[in-house]
Amino acid sequence: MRHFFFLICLLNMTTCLSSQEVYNGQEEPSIEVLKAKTKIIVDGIANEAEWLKATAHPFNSFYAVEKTDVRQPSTFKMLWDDSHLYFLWQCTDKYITAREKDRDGQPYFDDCAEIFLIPTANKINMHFGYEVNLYDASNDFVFINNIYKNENFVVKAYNPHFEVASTVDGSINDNSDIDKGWSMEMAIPISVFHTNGPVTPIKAGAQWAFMAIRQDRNDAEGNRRSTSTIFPLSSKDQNVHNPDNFGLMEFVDKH
Ligand SMILES: [Ca+2]
Ligand SMILES: [Ca+2]
Ligand SMILES: [Ca+2]
Repeated sequence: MRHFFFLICLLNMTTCLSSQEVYNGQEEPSIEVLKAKTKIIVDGIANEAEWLKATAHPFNSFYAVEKTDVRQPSTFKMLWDDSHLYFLWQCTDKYITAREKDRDGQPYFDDCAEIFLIPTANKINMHFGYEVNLYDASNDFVFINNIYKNENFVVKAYNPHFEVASTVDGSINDNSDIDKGWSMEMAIPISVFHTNGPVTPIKAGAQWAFMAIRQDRNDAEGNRRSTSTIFPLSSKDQNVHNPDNFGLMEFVDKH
């Protein structure tokens, strides 16, 4: 983890979904992902010109908010190129919290950035998951829904190499002061999605299904929680792992 002074950019907070796609007869939210033309340096600082061009999408669907005063704003950006997918979280946070330091532990009980990816536009019952806290501790897995008798199956031994870096403007696990926030930059090699199955190769015009999440924990002890998602969760099943709650990303190559 690297600590830098940084400014959280919350521009474009009003922009959410860039387009609506019709898929399987239903309207699906779809977000355009620009192709990066120059290199992204994974240092937690979003000062690359490519990030400035990317649209900031707000995490404005809150659930599991245990205290109504903790609905902190945050945004999400995405980019792609021929070798990687890139993700950026920029989060206002008065109470920065991090505890987990081990891989495949419970970073989701901390301030945590999460991205779930289905490598095709179909809502199949499998996704790759990446959950990373501000110690850069990752819980990464392959999640299979309803594999047998409504049980889920999670392959936590999936330990791909990927780059992640975060910046913190505040004090971790110290609620005697008010923090400003944090950001996280992630670069996932496309090779880690190598899969036999109905997979859609990443190229301009292709779509994948996904869910992005911000976990906001606000006490060094316990799990006072506020969670926000990029797509609203169905009232039928407020489960972030349910692919029916996912939206689409569309890879585009234009500037
Ligand atoms: Ca950077
Ligand atoms: Ca927090
Ligand atoms: Ca893992």
